[in-house]
Amino acid sequence: MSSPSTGGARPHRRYNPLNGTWVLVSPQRGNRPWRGAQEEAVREARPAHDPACALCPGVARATGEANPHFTGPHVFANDFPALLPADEPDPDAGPAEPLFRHQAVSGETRVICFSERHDLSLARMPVAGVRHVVDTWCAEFQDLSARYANVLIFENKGAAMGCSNPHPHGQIWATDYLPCEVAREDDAQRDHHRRTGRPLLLDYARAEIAAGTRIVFRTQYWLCLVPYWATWPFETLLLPTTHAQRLCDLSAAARTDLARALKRLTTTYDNLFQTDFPYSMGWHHAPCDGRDGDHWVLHAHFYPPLLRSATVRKYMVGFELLGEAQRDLTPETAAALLRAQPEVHFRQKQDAVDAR
Ligand code: H2U
Ligand code: ZN
Repeated sequence: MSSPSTGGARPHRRYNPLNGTWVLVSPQRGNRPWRGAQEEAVREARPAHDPACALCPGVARATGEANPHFTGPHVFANDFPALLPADEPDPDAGPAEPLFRHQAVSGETRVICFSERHDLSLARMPVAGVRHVVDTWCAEFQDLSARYANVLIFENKGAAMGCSNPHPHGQIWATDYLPCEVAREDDAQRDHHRRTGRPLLLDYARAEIAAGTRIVFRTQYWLCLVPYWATWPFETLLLPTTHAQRLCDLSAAARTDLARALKRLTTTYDNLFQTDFPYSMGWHHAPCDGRDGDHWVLHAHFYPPLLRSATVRKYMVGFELLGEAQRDLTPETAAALLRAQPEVHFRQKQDAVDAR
C-alpha cells in the first residue's frame, strides 16, 4: 500500500504541525515478533460499589474525610495536590546561577468522579451520564479559568497508564502558566493563523475530511480521527467541526453530541481488544489569561498505550526517549481498525448472552 499521502511502505517521518515535533514511521516493521512484557488484560467485573474505594460515595478518603453520598459526577480538591494556590508570595527567588532557572507557580488540582458507580466507564455509562460529566467539565472550566491561565482537564485510565483506581474518574489541574505542551500548541496555532488568517485545526480538519483515510467517525459537531502525525498506535484527536476555542463555548447541542462522541470513541477502544482500554485523554483550549485566542481550536487528545492486543503495549523507550517518537502501524491502518469496530460495547453483548 503505497501512496504520496501516506508516505508509502518505506520508513519515513511525519511532521506534527500542532507541536512542531516529528515521528518516524516504519510500516515495513509491523509484523516483528514480540517476546517482551505483557500487560494484565482487564476482563474482571467490578462491583457497583466498593467500600475500599476512596472514590466511591460514602467512603473515607486517604485523609479520613468521607465522600458524600453523591450520584452523578462529584468533584473534590485533590488530597495530594501537585500545585498550591497563591496564598502568599513565594519567598524563594531561586538560585542565582542563570543556568538554574526557577519559576514560582500556583495552581489548584481537583479530582472528578464521573459517576457513583464503581463498575462503569465513559464507554459503559448512559449518554445522559456522560453529558453530566461534560457539563461538570464545563462548570469546572468556567470556575477555574477565571483565576488561572490554563485548566487541564484529563483522565488517566487503567493501570497501564499509572491510574491508581479503577473507579471512573478524571483530574483537573489549573495553573497560572501554560504547561509546555499547551505553550507549543499555542505558538504553532498562532504562527499558522498569522500566516494564513485561518485556525490551523480547522484547516487540518478540512484536509482530513478530504483525505478520508484517517477518519474514525463523524458526528454532527465532532470529528474523530487518527492524526497524520500520531505517535501512539491508536492515538486519536477529537475536534469540533465548528469553531470553538474553549469548553465553555460549546452549545447545549454540541455538548450532548460530545457525550455521544465520547461514548462512541471509548466503546470503539474497548471493542478493539475486548478489554477496558487504557489511555490518557485531555482537553487543550485557548489560554484563559486574557490573550486573544482566535488561532485556537478546542480539542481532546487520546493517548492509549496498547499496540497489538489487550496485553501488548507500545513502549516509548530507546530511540523514542533519546531520538524521536517512532511507530510501526501506520495511522491509516489504525484508523481502519478502529472504524471496523461495532458501536455496541462488547460487554453489553456479553451481558445479554449471560442473561439468557
Ligand atoms: P489517578 O487516577 O491518575 O491515579 O488519580 C487519582 C487522584 O486522586 C490522584 O491524584 C487523588 C490522588 O492524589 N486522591 C485523593 O485526592 N484522595 C484519595 O483519597 C485517593 C486519591
Ligand atoms: Zn469506587
